[in-house]
Amino acid sequence: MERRKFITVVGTAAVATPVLGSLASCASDKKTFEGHKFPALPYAYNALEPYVDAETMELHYSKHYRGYYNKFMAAAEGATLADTPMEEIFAKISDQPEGIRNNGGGYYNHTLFWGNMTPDKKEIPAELKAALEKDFGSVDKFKEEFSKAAKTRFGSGWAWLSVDKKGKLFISSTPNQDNPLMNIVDEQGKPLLALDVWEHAYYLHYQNRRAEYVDNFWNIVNWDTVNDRLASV
Ligand code: MN3
Repeated sequence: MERRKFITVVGTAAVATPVLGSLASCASDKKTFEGHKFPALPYAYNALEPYVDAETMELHYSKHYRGYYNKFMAAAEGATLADTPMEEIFAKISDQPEGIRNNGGGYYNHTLFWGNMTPDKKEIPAELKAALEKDFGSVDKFKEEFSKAAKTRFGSGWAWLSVDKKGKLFISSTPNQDNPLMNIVDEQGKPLLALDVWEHAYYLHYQNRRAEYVDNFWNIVNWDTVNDRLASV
């Protein structure tokens, strides 16, 4: 009973408070990261069902994500990085201890990930569609390549759509909590779309069927967020 009540409260808050919904736009991504805030989930735990189940969402957000955040904040204070923008930290991540890399990545990556999913079916905005067609040939080809990156990442990690310094879109995958902003990855860029392929993101519902989880991701992508992130580069 206690647990159900908690879910209801969180779900209601996520719908009622405008600040939470704005996590989806890039301007507010920046606002969130400026003060290293712990943002509320922009939808209820059960909002992405049947593609992401409520139990997974609750554990993922309230335990895994909270854990990365708390450890990052503790490490950041120790390293006097509490006021340093995440982009700056990641640009010199090779100078930082593992705790900053793993937990700072965990905090940042999940924040992007929550924001680029939505229970509301979205069409791909024209600007983003044109960019995907230009750099991948077609939207379907892009989805195919991104899905492949997500499905073939060995062990825990992430799949990404990012934009490089020249404005070209590219797909990559990173291990653990690394991301395309870090100066240790093969291809650096600004991430636009994130997909978590750690087992904790899907195992309760999909067990070993990561491919099914990845294919279902396309039903809940918030293309407006991706478009906003591209527009604000
Ligand atoms: Mn995760």
